[in-house]
Amino acid sequence: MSTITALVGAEIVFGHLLPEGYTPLALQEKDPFNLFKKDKEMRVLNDRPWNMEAQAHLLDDDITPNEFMFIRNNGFIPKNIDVNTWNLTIKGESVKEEKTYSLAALKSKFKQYTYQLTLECGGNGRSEFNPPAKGNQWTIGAISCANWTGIRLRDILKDVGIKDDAIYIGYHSADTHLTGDKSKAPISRGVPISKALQDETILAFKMNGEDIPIAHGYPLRLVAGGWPASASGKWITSISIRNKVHDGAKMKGSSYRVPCKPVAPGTKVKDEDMCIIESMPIKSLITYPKTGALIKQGEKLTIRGHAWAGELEVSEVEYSIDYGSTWTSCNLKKASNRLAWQHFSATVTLPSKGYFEVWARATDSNGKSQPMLLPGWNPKGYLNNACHRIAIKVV
Ligand SMILES: Nc1nc2c(c(=O)[nH]1)N[C@H]1C(S)=C(S)[C@@H](COP(=O)(O)O)O[C@H]1N2
Ligand SMILES: [Mo]
Repeated sequence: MSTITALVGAEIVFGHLLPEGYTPLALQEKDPFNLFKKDKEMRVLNDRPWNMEAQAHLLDDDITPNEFMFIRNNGFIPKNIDVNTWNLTIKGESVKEEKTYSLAALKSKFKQYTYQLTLECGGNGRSEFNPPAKGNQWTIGAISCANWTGIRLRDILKDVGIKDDAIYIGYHSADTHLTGDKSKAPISRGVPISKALQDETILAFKMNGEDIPIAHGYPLRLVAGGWPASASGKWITSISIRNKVHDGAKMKGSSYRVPCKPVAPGTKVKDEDMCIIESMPIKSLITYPKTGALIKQGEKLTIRGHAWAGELEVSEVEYSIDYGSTWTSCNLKKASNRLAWQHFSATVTLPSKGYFEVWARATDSNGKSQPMLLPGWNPKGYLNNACHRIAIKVV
């Protein structure tokens, strides 16, 4: 009760009758669209913690604006962020000298870079797996490609100095565990040093030219594009340089890991047989038109969308209007920088009146294409990169 009283700054009538921990409706930040400035067509998957996804047609922009960017939280978003006292500490077994930087120091000391970086949740597409996987039932909307501005993690690591035995980095953040236990991190993941040292692995201050929105990691966010977005820690307060694979929260068990060898659907897999997800697989999304579109016979249909391939390039995108029997190449643009998604388009002629599906299939620079159906089952339902399809009626 005392917390509610503190919140409203007055005694609540009958407040003593409210159950412990209950927050009156008016005090709940109930409207995520308003709270996070998201489009009304975004889908809310969970409110404790907040998880929201886009729909295919909302992702039509070349660069994803905040209003259409999915939110994936493992814990509660930090409150009362003070940028004047926010620090970043670089620590760990393999750091030569532990150092703490203020935000102002980071901004003035190191050169800033801007990249478009694709962030896809490892669980995007989870809703299709069978047997079902627990967790947020993402369909296709846990993907974004925004413009991120910040400093290279490599430059900071150079400034502190890392020992020869360094093999991994781990991030630590200011969000809180769902239990409220301050000693527990909701998530603390990382990447191998080789990924940490890439040009595009940055600690970002800005998203699409503005302060990062609070839900996306304000005031400091690690962005490691092309990898499961869980590697891109939000609200970063420190980074550990590790002499072993980082062992923070959600690095072990079935979290962001898949069976090292393929298993039959429903198999129980031992921890030691699970491997950490690294580069994300080839995938594409048709963002225009919206599924269910009606067109007139004889009218040409323009389709467009994006394709991405983890750390690789997309070499081709094709479409099919006959359930994958025949495929035709789309126009495909080069990425504006490494790890950005690529845009495709095509003009499609549908041969008659009736119901059609348009399918898209992308191929990466190693020659691997998207599967038409669900790829390998895994306990947590990660890495579903099956072809996206939309329905069109010709009338
Ligand atoms: N500190 C912190 N960082 C985090 C998370 C989190 O819960 N806490 N979620 C991760 C996961 S699983 C994903 S998919 C992305 C989602 O980023 P977004 O919410 O900005 O789209 O952030 C990652 N970084
Ligand atoms: Mo994620």
